[in-house]
Amino acid sequence: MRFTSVLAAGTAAVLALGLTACGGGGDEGGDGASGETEGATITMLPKNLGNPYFEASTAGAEEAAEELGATVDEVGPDTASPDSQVPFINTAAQQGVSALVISANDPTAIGDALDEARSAGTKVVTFDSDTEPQYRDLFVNQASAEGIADKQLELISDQIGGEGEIAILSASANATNQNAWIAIMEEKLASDYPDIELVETAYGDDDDQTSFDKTAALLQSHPDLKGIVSPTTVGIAAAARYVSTSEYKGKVAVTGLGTPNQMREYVDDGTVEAFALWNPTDLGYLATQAAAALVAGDITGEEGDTFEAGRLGEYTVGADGEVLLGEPFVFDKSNIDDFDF
Ligand code: RAM
Repeated sequence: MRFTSVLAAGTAAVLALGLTACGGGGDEGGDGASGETEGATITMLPKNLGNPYFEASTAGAEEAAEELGATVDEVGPDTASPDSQVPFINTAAQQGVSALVISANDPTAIGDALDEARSAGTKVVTFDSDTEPQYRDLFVNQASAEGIADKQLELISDQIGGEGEIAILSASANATNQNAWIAIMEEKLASDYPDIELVETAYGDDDDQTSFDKTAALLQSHPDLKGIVSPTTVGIAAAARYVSTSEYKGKVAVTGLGTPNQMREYVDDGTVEAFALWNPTDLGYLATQAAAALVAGDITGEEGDTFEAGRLGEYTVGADGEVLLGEPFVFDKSNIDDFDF
């Protein structure tokens, strides 16, 4: 698939730049498999259930687990509220699972529960949305926060001709990932986009109906709105659905981060010109490979540790225990039909 090769090229470039930083660790066999991951138990804990983005990342986790001889169990709350993941973390700790792979709804609210799980011997890998670094062994990040913020600003600026009012429709108010991207977008709007005004940031809680209703409210409160940036796959799909059958279609741009399968009809009908994302299946796959490398003792999460991530190749742990998947990718009419996730 073309997307995979784009990411592979990006990864190769990152590794080429980081070669001097490569040190110990790693899987000598080079195939990502290690006898010590055989039978490992991994709990996959997304922000909430029922989101196609996390269904794709769990599919990637299952693919990796199968290659590693491990098992994955996906559990999660119905709502993406700050402490809704705590009971699931506690259960994983009581079960003594080998690793927990989690997208955090809050940077600190789940910290105590994660501390307990780690004292019980469970390795903790955050992916997609981080906690504060002291609560986990590794964070597998989809792309740099700055890269994700820049891409969304480029998209909205292009789509509204570089000027006018915009609003952000985010996920939940405490989401670490969206808040990091929004903070950078706010800074860069002020410094690099003087003619674009951010008039409101609303929160749809990664719930389809709430996001749909918040879209309607934004459009009503701001009659001069030129565009909506939604840095969440749930929000952008709901915003596009609202706009597609409204008087705002073709007048108010909708962009941000979406999955191609959820956005295809809105690109086809002209509601959405272009949006961005990474490959969530690869993200879940990489996070699970990283968890397995921790469980096997191949790495500890130190900067400079290297590990083999199966079909994605070798990765190096960066500063603050962060592993980077790749670069965000832009989808539009010309390429959306090449993707299926
Ligand atoms: C939603 C979630 C997820 C985010 C994507 C872009 O699915 O909020 O955390 O990374 O959107």
